[in-house]
Amino acid sequence: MKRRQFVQTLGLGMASLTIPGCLGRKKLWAKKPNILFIMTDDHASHAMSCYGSRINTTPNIDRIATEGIRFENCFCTNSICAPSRAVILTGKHSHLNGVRDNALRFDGTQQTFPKLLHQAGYQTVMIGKWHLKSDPTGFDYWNVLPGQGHYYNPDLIEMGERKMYPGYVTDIVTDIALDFLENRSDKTKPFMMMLHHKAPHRNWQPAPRHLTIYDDVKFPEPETLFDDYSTRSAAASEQEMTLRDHMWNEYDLKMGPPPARLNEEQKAAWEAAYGPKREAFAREKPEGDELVRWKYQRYMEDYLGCIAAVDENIGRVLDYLDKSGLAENTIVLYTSDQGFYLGDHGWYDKRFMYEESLRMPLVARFPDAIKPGSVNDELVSNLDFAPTFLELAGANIPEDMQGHSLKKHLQGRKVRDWRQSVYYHYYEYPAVHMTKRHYGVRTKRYKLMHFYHDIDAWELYDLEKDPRELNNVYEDLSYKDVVQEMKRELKRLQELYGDSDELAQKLLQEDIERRKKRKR
Ligand SMILES: [Ca+2]
Repeated sequence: MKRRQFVQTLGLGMASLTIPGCLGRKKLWAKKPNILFIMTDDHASHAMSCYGSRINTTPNIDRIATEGIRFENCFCTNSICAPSRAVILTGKHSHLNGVRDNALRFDGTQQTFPKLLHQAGYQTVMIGKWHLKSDPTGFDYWNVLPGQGHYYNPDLIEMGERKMYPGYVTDIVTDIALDFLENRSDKTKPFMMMLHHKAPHRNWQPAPRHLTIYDDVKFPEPETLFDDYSTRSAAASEQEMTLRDHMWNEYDLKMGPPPARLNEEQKAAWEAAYGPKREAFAREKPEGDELVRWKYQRYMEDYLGCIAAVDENIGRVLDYLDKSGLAENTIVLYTSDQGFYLGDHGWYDKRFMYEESLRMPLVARFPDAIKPGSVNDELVSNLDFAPTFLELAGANIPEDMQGHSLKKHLQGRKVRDWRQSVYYHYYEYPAVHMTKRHYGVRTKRYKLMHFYHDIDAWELYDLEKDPRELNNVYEDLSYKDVVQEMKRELKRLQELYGDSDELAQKLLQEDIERRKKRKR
């Protein structure tokens, strides 16, 4: 054999070795995959070990990341429960989808991605926390918690019919999902299932088996637990979400009697767990900073206890997909409706555009299609979820959706001209936790925020130098050019998305009128 021939043969040989794998991968992306979209409520990425948590481990969620992809920079557009869900369903910002705050009702007649997937031949399913006031639309099957739902022995509404399910909510919602997958009526169709957990939403009630798992753990405190909010606007100091002053011992930290919904067995587990903590509290009488420290430890025991059940149940789902043979043609995504403060800045809850609640975890697995252990650091958003699901399903992405498909990111491809900034707008004020209205823009390095209504204050953070956002440099002359550039970018995004100061004022008036009417 001549050398050239040998090289050609070798080349072909190598091609024949690699091309089938490559084709296989392409073929997988070309098929209409099943989509399993798992979401929790208020699960901050800094409470997931695949994001480097210092306080817990989440081995099953980590499995999705290690067998697939982890997004480093996923952000929400409005950090609160119902609004995030409405953004996800519609691919549109809050001022367009109508759900700016938790009090507004979702208009279920509007365009949503489940409706479009249904039209594209998908069996569409919604199980668990819905939280949008109106009944789900666009689903072949739905079984949802009313409102926030209960942790213990919850009621669920199955296609309009309400009944109580004995047990623990995260287990129950998973049981319903697995039962549906096992007994799917039409297995010729691909499915899109939204498996949306209530956990770990306030007031953080773990399953009986997880009530004491963290009793012997002393959690490291966040660096900013005793933040004094200096250099920042009054918005940071005038909120009502501190561990020190706004976390209720009885409700949040279970220093009172067990909730009425518990059965005798659950009550016994509850008493065995919280009785000794109540006694210790009465004995030690922590005050001042010591009380904040005590609350932080108690808060984390319960918050992370709820996440333990989420992680276990995700393990059950992944095992089921493997066992049933569904795994290879099912893309599994895990996210949370927004982030959360885990004592960061002395807070719990979310709402602010600061990092801990702006960030959403996002990991996805699609065996043989997504390269295991991938990491993506582009700026992505919950606005992108609807277009992503549509493109995965081979359906058209409507022009009026404001996000962009993440399919190429999932495939590990570089996307040219991808966005360099994300836009944020929070509206629920005055209301619980008293987080002032604000909007802003975040690039990879900087964040500019404007608080308005009963305040007119700007904040700028250099996230590279100040990742904890403790130093507002808006007035710092050395950042004068950055301020100008960020204001230009903010304006550009407002025009791009159809938002403006005038619209913000109009919506504010609408919200004031709505509150007056409710009071009457
Ligand atoms: Ca939430």
